[in-house]
Amino acid sequence: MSSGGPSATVGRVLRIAGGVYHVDDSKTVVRASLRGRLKRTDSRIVSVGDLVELERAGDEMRIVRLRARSGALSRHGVSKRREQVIVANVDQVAVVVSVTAPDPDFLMVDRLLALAALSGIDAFLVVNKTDLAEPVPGDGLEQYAALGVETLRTSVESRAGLEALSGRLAGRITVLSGQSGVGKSSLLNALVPELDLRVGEISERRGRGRHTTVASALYRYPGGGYVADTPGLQYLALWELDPAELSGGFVEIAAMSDACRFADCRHRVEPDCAVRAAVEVGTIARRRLESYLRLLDEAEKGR
Ligand SMILES: Nc1nc2c(ncn2[C@@H]2O[C@H](COP(=O)(O)OP(=O)(O)O)[C@@H](O)[C@H]2O)c(=O)[nH]1
Ligand SMILES: [Mg+2]
Ligand SMILES: [Zn+2]
Repeated sequence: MSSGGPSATVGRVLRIAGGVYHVDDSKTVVRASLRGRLKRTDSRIVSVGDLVELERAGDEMRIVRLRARSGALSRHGVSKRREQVIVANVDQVAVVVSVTAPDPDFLMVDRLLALAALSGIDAFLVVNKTDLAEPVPGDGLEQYAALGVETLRTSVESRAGLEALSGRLAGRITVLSGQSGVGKSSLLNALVPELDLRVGEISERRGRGRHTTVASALYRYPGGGYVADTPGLQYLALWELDPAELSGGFVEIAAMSDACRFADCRHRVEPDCAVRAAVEVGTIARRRLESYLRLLDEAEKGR
């Protein structure tokens, strides 16, 4: 049986557990194994989100070919040295925060936005639990819109904004990420009722930084597309990143750094730093510079 022939089926890998690949062939979810030859090509291991070609071998379905990827969210995505794909073919990252309970963790938001930007993936902000508090001017959330980050306001409680979010997810592969307790599972349950995810569960933290493992699974989205559950992503440190590349994850810092005296300015202590000058006059938010400097420390320690 030759791959690509009339018997070949194309499917999307939803999750991988114990060597079994759960693949959505658009009619049903089949369990498949990997053909031996594919296993050895470790540079392009089949990952969640990948499109694969399947063939029947007796009673079994086997993955015989990996289709080309259109980008990926990966652990070493920026350096590409040892790419470890978390989800392939991701179209967008939804960074979820809540207006209160818990208060937004801005470093985490900036970390996720940077990860998306450095991976070349679109990102937007979901501000949930709007039933609990009115928008507070100057709370730090409004500035993301000024950075060009689309912001959707939602409430699972009042169902405000759920339709807009649903429209934003339809037809795309979306990774939802954010602090524990902001309502990610609740939002997914509201939009995909058959998911029945547990709410109020503090997802197990799987280590910090270098040791973080990020599990991932895709769920079919009723309006077309997929949503990804990626516990641990929000704790991923940008260890493998070249520190010089980090500012690419901060759009306003990257835009300003051309005006720094030194081309390789890291905006920490260098003289005539245009980025720090912009913070002094308020055109770049001090908190964003602080996030950048925290992630810069991480990236430098990782080398
Ligand atoms: N008031 C209010 N509570 C919410 C909302 N969304 C989620 N919650 C509550 O917030 C808690 C954490 O929600 P969960 O979905 O588990 O958050 P996750 O950790 O991000 O998956 C639960 O007690 C939810 O009932 C909302 O829009 N408004
Ligand atoms: Mg959850
Ligand atoms: Zn500078």
